[in-house]
Amino acid sequence: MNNNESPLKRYAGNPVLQASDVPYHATLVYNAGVCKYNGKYVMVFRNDAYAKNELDYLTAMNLGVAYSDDGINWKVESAPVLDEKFFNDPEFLRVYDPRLTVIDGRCLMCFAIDTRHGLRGGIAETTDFHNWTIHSMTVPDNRNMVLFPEKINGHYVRLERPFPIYSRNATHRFDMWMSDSPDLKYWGNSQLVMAVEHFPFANDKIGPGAPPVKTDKGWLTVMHTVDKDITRGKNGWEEKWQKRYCAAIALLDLKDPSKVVGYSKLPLLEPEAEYEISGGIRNNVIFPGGMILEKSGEVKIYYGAADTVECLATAHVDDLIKLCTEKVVWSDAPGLCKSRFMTAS
Ligand code: BMA
Repeated sequence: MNNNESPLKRYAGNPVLQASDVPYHATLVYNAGVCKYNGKYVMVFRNDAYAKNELDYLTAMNLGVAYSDDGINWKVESAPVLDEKFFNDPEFLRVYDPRLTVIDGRCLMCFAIDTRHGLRGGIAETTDFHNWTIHSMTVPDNRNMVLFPEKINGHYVRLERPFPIYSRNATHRFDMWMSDSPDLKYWGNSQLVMAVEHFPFANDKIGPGAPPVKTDKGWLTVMHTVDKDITRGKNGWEEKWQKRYCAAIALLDLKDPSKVVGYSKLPLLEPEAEYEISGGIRNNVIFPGGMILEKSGEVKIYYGAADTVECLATAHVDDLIKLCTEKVVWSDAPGLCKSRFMTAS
């Protein structure tokens, strides 16, 4: 492996889930949350169903569920399991981008929800992926959240990416924050964890990807990072798509995850494979939403590719930790938060 080569390898059979695997109307199947629950791998995925392969004809957006014995081969249930109709209120428009976390045997799902008055993030609980109890919903605009898989210092903890626009000159400049809660309902103690300027390959936004996994060196945390280039033009179904989404990796302190132990200055995964760079609704998008640490030390990372299909990549946990802790030149990271970092070299 040369110095710049990511240890994360794409599964050769990618995508692991796509519209043709879904037994109901589906067009784009992506941005899934994945967990292990009751002895099975469970995936809750986003489906955007278009009447034709044209942007104007979105007929439904819903969440579906798939089960697997190996985390690779998935069987999708016969009907979607959640959409906006669940809320029985015209205020709620679309549910998408689920992330799954099992805490003390309870399966929790963070999800995004578009409403008539802003973009919100919800936290739901389920035991069967059919019945859902909603614990809380954010105020707008904050739709992108993941939960840690255990309480920390007696509290539930989430990473999140609020969208401050007014205070940031109406530009995208979205960072990763953290809040905690005694009960999944009331959230507070909000703190900035990492900012866009920490990543040399991001200039637009960063945010949580998959719920973190625990290692003895810290919480291994996969994120998405976005760079925008106004010279980019059509790259997908839209007239103009100027962004590129990569996956990034960081290690957060076990006792206080607002402290960054280390992170990689290089993308963990950048769009390169055919299914990431062409043929999708929005090419150049890698959007991680699920991460499983196996007993063998293998880490499975699930990501939406080109907002169109769901893919898998794997690495050994030790190599991912190494990426976060080695060769970090802190002076390369101008801007906020430097004093908060625990290690420096
Ligand atoms: C983000 C979310 C994701 C999507 C990504 C790239 O803001 O809307 O659902 O995958 O943009 O389009």
